[in-house]
Amino acid sequence: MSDSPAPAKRTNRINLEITQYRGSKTTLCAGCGHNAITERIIDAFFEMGIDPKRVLKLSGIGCSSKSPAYFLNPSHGFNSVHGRMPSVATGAMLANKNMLAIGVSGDGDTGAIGIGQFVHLMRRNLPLIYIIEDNGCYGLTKGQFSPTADLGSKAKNGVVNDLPPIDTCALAIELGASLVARSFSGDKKQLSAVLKTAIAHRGTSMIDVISPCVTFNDHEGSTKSYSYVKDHDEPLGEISFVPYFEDINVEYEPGSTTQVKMHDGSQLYLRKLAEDYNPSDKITALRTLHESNRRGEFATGIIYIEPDKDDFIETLNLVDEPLAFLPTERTRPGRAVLEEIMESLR
Ligand SMILES: Cc1ncc(C[n+]2csc(CCOP(=O)(O)OP(=O)(O)O)c2C)c(N)n1
Ligand code: SF4
Ligand SMILES: [Mg+2]
Repeated sequence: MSDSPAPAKRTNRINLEITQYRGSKTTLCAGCGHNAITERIIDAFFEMGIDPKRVLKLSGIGCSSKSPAYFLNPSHGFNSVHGRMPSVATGAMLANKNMLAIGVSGDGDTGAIGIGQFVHLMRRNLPLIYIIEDNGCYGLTKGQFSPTADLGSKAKNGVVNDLPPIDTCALAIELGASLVARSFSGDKKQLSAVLKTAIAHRGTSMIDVISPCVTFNDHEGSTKSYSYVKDHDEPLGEISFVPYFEDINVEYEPGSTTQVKMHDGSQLYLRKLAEDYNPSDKITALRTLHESNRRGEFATGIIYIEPDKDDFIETLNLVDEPLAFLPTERTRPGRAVLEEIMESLR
């Protein structure tokens, strides 16, 4: 038997071990892209040193929407009705703006039954990390095409999709989300940087993560299979995220890298591959999406960012204390106040 002491467990800046960021054991299929996203979420919250008790996990219905059960067990959670996560998130954040909310949805949950709620969420810029685990199908109900399935993509049974897709990133940019990104569940480095940026951001972070369904949509002819996405992933550049509590100097050549200061003081460095890419310009962002789409590629990375945009809480000009903690006297006007109002209307 060795006498050497057991290695010290790694802790983060708030002295928590990674086990505090894990969830229940996954019940999803082995190899499902959604599981890889869960792993990146666990790592990102651990490395950013976020207190799990401050986190609110939300979802709709689908294999993807089951994911919050598999990360951050000590956090608060609400598994809502199919496509209705945005309204639950809005109510929760208005009640307690001190929470850090992360919602996990699917391409069906968002693009089909939930599209009405999604568009209004995006135009409000609610502080929320909104992840679409995008596999181009309804995994939970056995693989029917979803609204993000590409035109001409083939289902497992040979049926060809004859409708054009909804590009959730283009929609989110158009409507007002202040951080819009696309990534791939198989790109560990990029997805980690995107998630940390979203944690540091104030406002809606809409992240569409292409996440292959190995059971129903990973065959030849599918445009959301691992091999197809790997071959058609077109990163917009390299992302380096430096959290505010780390003092790291990132070397970059002026002119080739865009530096973005996040709300919490963290720094984001985007080293461009495309010469004229400017992630703070909506027109450039939308044009980039359309052009890569036309080439049959997926542009990935931080597609659009507006770090200083007012979020929904600021727009509503709420009082400083979270509404959930206000005493009754401040939330219900007394009889005298109501009588005064009635009198003024006579
Ligand atoms: C109101 C309602 N309509 C339909 C369903 C059936 N249903 C469950 S999950 C789902 C789609 C899931 O697809 P997606 O959001 O893409 O998640 P995935 O399973 O692919 O991760 C549907 C249509 C339901 N549960 N509730
Ligand atoms: S059916 Fe598809 S989306 Fe659902 S868990 Fe299995 S691989 Fe993942
Ligand atoms: Mg899906």
